[in-house]
Amino acid sequence: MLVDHAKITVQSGNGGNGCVSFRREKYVPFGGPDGGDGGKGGNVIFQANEGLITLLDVQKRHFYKAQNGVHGKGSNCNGKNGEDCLILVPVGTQIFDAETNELIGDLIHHNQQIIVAYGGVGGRGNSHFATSTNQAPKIAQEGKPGEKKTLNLELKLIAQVGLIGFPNVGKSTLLSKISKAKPKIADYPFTTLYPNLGMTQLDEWTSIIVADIPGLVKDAHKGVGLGYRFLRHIERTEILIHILDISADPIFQYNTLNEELKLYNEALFKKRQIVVVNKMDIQGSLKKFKEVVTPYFASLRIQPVPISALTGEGITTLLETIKEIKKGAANSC
Ligand SMILES: Nc1nc2c(ncn2[C@@H]2O[C@H](COP(=O)(O)OP(=O)(O)OP(=O)(O)O)[C@@H](O)[C@H]2O)c(=O)[nH]1
Ligand SMILES: [Mg+2]
Repeated sequence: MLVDHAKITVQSGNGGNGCVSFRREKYVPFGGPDGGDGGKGGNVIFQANEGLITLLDVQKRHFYKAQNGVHGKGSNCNGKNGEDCLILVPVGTQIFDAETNELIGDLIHHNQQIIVAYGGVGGRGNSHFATSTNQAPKIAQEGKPGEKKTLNLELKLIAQVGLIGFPNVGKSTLLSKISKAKPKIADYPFTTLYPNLGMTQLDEWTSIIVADIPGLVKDAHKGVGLGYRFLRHIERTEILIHILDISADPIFQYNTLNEELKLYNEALFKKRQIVVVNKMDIQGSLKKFKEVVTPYFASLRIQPVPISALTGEGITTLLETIKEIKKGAANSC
């Protein structure tokens, strides 16, 4: 199961208190102040790790705390700093303040770190407070308290290409053909319940990550079906492959799904789309494709790519199209 949400509370360590102490030594009548400083509290740090794919492990614990700094001691002994609390999360994790909804961090590279709660500084011991008029100060600073925050974590998968379409159009079948992923495939809607990822080799040097998300239906934005909550996983893709089923009503599917995308997020709707018409192996498909589908899309200046994910027909052309778009995007920078 893909756990792509987690709510946790974090607390950084308190700073240790400074110490009030005086040198007491045999035969030394006027020992001066020798209270050490308190140690600094530990930070709470998030670190992205490409070996993780879900927030499951993070979600299992609700509270994370860094160590407190140790109090200062006599003989000018400073307290030890508290240890940081390091939380490993998958690459693609966004961290929000649960109270304000403010985005605190976006971890997009392996080993990238972000400090979400700083440890309190340690208090200074009385040795810092001696002056010419007060050579025996009985004061020291208290350590500063750490910070406590409740955070919402959201995982947005990092894929370059997203597969979108109505349920049952063959998204998972296509993913299984162009990558080593083994998503569940079946002849009923909503077979895919959580996103699947696969790596596709475009050529010797280029590979891309493709995300297959659960099918979308009309009124998805009102909560119908499953796919809507997973749209965030394709927000960061460069290209969307919009899959239509020739044995259903591809034009209705195309317009309905685009309407849902627009309602979700205008930016997602405006993303580069490759329109793919699947199940071309079914009898009568070619005629329907030539007489109904092609003229309709020609009026929109779109050239759909006919394929059969089942037999593999047209998949090479599809991969070439992806490559061309990626090359074009790279050149335009
Ligand atoms: N004839 C034919 N059937 C196909 C083709 N591609 C997929 N199918 C069949 O269509 C059904 C649905 O395929 P899936 O790949 O599970 O479809 P999906 O879009 O992932 O469906 P959801 O996960 O429910 O959204 C399965 O029975 C597939 O075998 C194709 O090119 N030709
Ligand atoms: Mg599927």
